[in-house]
Amino acid sequence: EDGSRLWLRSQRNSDLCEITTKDKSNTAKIATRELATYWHGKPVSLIKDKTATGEEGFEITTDKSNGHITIKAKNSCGLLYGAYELLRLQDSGMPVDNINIKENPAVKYRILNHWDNLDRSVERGYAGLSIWKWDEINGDKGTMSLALKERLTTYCRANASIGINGSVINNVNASPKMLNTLYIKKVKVLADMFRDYGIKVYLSVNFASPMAEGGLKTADPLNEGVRTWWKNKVNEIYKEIPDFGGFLVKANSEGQPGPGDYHRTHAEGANMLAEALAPHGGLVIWRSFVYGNHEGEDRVMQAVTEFEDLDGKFNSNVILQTKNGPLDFQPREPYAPLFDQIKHTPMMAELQITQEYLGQSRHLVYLAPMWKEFFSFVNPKQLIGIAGVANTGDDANWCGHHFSQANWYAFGRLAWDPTLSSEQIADEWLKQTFTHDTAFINPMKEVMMSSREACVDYMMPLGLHHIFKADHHYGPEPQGFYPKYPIEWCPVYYHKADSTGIGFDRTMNGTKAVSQYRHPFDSIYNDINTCPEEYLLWFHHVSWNHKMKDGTTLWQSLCAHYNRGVAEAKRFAETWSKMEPYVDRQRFMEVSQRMAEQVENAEEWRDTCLKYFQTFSRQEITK
Ligand code: BDP
Repeated sequence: EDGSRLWLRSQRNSDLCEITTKDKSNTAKIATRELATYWHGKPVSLIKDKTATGEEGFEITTDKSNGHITIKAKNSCGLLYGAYELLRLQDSGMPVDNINIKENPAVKYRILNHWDNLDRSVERGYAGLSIWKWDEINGDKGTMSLALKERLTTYCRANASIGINGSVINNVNASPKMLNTLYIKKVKVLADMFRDYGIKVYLSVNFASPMAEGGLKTADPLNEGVRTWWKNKVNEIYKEIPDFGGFLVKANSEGQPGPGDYHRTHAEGANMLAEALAPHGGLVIWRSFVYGNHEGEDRVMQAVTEFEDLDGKFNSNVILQTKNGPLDFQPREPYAPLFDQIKHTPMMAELQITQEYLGQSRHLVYLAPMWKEFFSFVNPKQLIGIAGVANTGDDANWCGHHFSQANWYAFGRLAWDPTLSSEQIADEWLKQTFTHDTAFINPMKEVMMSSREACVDYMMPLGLHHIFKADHHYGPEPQGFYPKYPIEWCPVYYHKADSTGIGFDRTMNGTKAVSQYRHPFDSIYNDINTCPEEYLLWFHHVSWNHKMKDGTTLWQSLCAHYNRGVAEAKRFAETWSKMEPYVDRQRFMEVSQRMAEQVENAEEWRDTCLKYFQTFSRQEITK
């Protein structure tokens, strides 16, 4: 049992179940096949019906007289989603004899962002090499190896089962080679396969591609030659992939080229691409993760500075994609205030499934509670889409840690329906992935639900952030200061510990970052007495003896949080050690090993951080 089947573990039927449909599409065929193979209940009919709910929605009902089930949808992909919903109900032990469901996705675009490079390395990938084995795809023949086909079929089934409808297959730090005809033909092979599962392919593009790939002297978005080059390239792509999704762009960020290189705005850059894509119905998804162009300004404020004046200046097929927090996927951040400031441009939230700053694939950290926290500030209704930076790789179990699969699953479920509770998603996932035995489900659900807060506690409690070791972002390095790098990459810039206290003053007396938030958050965060303690050191420089709500001092509270985090990690490992009777040997051993590592790492985080901060607080470390 190597985990390769993810949560797709329905028992096969010995006899095929009776499934009928008049829909002749490949997608309906897949829906029929899935149900015929795995559904154990009464006959199901799949009906395409123009009057059914939503573009991708579905309705499932049980006929009371004979128990037969009908799945109705406007489009074939709705039938497929409905089929997977039915299997989910069955496999997570929900009643299926009286179903009356109507479902529609909350947002239109539910997209995985793979940070995969053409050499198969994966930026911030912790589960082996890229799942795209380019040399096993023959673009000229339109074929791929059988092994790859099997693996990617699981990828498609997994995504469709949770409603993911798009995949950006390459790194945002994009190689211009991605747009080479050789690769476009290979991408077409993927697109042809994904299409039947309702998944569109998108590409990240390098803004300087017209130079690197096209041999032009410039990539200036207002240059006619450049505009023509993009139009031709886009036409070439759509000739191969008529339903191609569009481009994702990281521009003028962390050394990537962009319109700013020619003194053009992000809007001018995005609109140039948008014009090329518009005739085909394609999108430009432009990232707002831009900093470093405003010398001396607090890094967390720079996205608003950069984009607020451009709001309203983007073409209608441009979407602005913004990370959940204003910094960079930390264990806890307040929400990104750009979501408050952009009023006229459609927005997507970018969440990170791969746990770059949350123990990578070594720690059990269930991310749904973090994403729910974000949705409690940013209403999904104001979003047109949700993107998730994928955690997939060619490790047998796809995600490195068996429990990291839960984050892929939860991402899709929440992008479809952000009102689902983290607990329900954990429950479904555990039951489909492991067992229905409550002696396993209850304790492990509890561990999952506690895991994110534990991670915050042993890494960066009370609003601390970015005190990671440089580059790999795994262990602690609160003392980090690297003269050769921009100051925004140095931990000391973020915690600002000194003999008087610790924390980053972003109040109206400090950098004024609080002013970027809508009311009342601007004033709540600005006041040390109303600022939630989980964001305290994010917004305030706080004296070591500051009285916390529970009566202890800041220093004591910091010690208590770190200790609590470690105690939690130990408790998780101990809980898991009792799960042996319910889990297969391989998964039990693999998770056990990682749990032990998580405990060791948690201790290292606590000891390193407290010993270092103690040099400023000059107080005793409490146990
Ligand atoms: C940071 C990663 C870096 C990415 C960057 C991005 O450390 O590898 O390229 O974000 O999102 O989190 O562009």
